[in-house]
Amino acid sequence: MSHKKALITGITGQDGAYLAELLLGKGYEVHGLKRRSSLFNTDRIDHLYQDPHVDGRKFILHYGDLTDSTNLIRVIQQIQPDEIYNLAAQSHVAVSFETPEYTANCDALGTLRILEAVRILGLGQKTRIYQASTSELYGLVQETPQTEKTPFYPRSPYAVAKLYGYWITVNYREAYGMYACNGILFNHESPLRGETFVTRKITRAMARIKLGLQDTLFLGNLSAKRDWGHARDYVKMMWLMLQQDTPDDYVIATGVQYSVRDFVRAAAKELGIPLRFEGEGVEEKAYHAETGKCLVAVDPRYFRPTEVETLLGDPAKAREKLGWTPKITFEQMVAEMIQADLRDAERDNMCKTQGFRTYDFHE
Ligand code: NDP
Ligand code: GDR
Repeated sequence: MSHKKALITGITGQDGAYLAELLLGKGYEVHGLKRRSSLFNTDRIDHLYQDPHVDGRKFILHYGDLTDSTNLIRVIQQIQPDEIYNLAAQSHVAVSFETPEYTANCDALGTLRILEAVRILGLGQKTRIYQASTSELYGLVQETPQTEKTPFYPRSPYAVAKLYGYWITVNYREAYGMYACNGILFNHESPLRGETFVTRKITRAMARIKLGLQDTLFLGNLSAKRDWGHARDYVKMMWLMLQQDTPDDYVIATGVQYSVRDFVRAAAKELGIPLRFEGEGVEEKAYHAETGKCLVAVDPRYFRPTEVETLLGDPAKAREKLGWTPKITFEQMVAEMIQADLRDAERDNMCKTQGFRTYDFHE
């Protein structure tokens, strides 16, 4: 068992939750940065909570924000972590068009603040840093499939901010000899995925449609193609990147691509809903093949000012150097997400029909 200390920024997010579980399982003392919010924001990690009044805690949360340098310096100084996983970000591409300055502050300068805090605290030779880089860097793709050498062409304020995060990580590695890595992760999903990302939006809505809680799912670009993996598989690679002799950057992907339309089909199949797609562009719809009801329609409000149409990763380097083999298939992931959303929908349905309050309900 490890006696290392890790700090995870973005611990309340999808990846933070899976990574915290993984590191606790390896014996790490896990510290997480969480933002103050007016409602509880720790749903994804509540099962890991440890009573602060009990000695020997291995899971400790600190208030903080990537836009606040003094806070980051204090927290890092206090913890003296062996590893930092910088997962915190305004991570929604469409939202970044509405909040471009905040996104840059958090996703670009936030990365700099972490690196600089480690450097000025004299931890440059002790603390290893993982930076959550992204396939969105490829944007308007210059080469297919994308590798670590494919030129970047970001297509959103989010991706441009992450481009800075990528290069400042490389720069601190080269300038100060710090152990800092970029994981260029392609889309990864799970039942913990935020509800406004397309996969979770689809599984949640299709489950609710199945139970009659919702009539129609409105989506944007159905033809966008992504290389979708499972978050539980991907966090293992974050950890592995920090366990090598030398720091490096790696593409993490499955090497298989599906469209948003394919994802809708897979979700419907898992629920036993027969779907028939008709029409093109904004007129495209999917109907229940037996009842003829329109279940999926396009709403242009979900189109992005500049879209990333296609992403497909080549994970050869990670396979060779890190022994990367994703365990969970696309079909298994869709099934797991659908089953989890179906359970939520069943609970909501019970609340609706029998008057239970959701927060009193335990399975
Ligand atoms: P989520 O959106 O689920 O989680 C983001 C986390 O960052 C949350 O804990 C959020 O807190 C926190 N956060 C947001 N803004 C700030 C801030 N200003 N200061 C401190 N914390 C903040 O993202 P994922 O878990 O899916 O992704 C993790 C990282 O990986 C992100 O950096 C993302 O950009 C990147 N990435 C994700 C991919 C994916 O497919 N999931 C692929 C490639 C990269 P709160 O809960 O309070 O909102
Ligand atoms: P992405 O994920 O932008 O790839 O960023 P998202 O699931 O938001 O979109 C994927 C594709 O689906 C299209 N799409 C829709 N998207 C959303 N959110 N809602 C819709 O209704 C909808 N309809 C179609 C999008 O246009 C897009 O082409 C995710 C985030 O996790 C980033 O943080 C991460 O860096 C990248 O993945 C890799």
